[in-house]
Amino acid sequence: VADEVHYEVADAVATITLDRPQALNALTRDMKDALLAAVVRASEDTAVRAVLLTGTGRAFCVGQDLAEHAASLDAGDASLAHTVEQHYNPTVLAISRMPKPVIAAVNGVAAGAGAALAFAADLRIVADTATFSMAFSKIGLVPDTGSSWTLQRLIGYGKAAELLLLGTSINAEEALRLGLVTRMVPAGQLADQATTLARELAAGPTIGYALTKQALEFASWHGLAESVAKEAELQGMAGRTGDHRAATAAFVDKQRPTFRGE
Ligand code: T3D
Repeated sequence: VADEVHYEVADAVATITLDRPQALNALTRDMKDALLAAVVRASEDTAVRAVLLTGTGRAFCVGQDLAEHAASLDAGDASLAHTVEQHYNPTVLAISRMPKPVIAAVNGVAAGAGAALAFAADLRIVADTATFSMAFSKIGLVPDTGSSWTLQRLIGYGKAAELLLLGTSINAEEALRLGLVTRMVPAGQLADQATTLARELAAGPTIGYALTKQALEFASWHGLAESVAKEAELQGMAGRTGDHRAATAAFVDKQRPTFRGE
């Protein structure tokens, strides 16, 4: 399965590539194991300062491999029923809690749990040929891989409910209009632009980024008073980083800061 989930590190960016294009990068059990291992590895490797998640071929990822799923249903295999807890949940939590920026480079169709993986990233840069399909309801399932939580935060409850209940597919332009994605680029430029963005982030204040993610997550389900208290705590931590000290000195000296992620 190493052939179907690649993990490469260059310039402090870990690129995780789903590579099963003949099935639109649908996730088999082995791929889910490998994907989870890859995101945990990226999370724990302090030399990695940004993570890029992408796919090969004309799809980003179309979620659960339904052929494997159907075979397991036919065989009465209960183990697959646990895949949400065994694979999708820990994977989306590892992406969401990644102490460094995660960018999804959505190269094509993203459906079901595949779309949800992109929603869990911090930024989504998409090819103009990409589409998002909230396929769950089309097969009688509920949103998983965090999409009941992430999608409504990205585009609001009303639109999230519409997409999830109707199983609607939207194109990249519509996704951009809704604020679901960060940037749309010509398909041929996606890999280069996504890598440039990831490298830019990998050369940034990594601890500050991790603390920013914590602040956003905390504030998304707390009130203002609790959130400003949390900001004070996190700002205290950011203020003690070498990167903050060096960048402040660089500003005063009218120099460009160099962030070392420490
Ligand atoms: O217990 C649990 O497992 C719960 C977990 C659930 C997590 C989930 O992700 S549920 C959602 C699963 N995903 C889907 O329902 C998406 C199904 N696919 C589609 O709706 C469509 O394929 C797309 C809208 C994504 C793309 O449509 P289109 O017309 O561009 O392509 P296509 O012709 O439908 O598909 C091309 C090939 O990919 C085709 O195979 P073939 O005929 O060329 O041999 C198709 O069967 C295959 N494919 C597409 N999606 C999947 C898949 N194979 C396996 N699993 C898939 N999910």
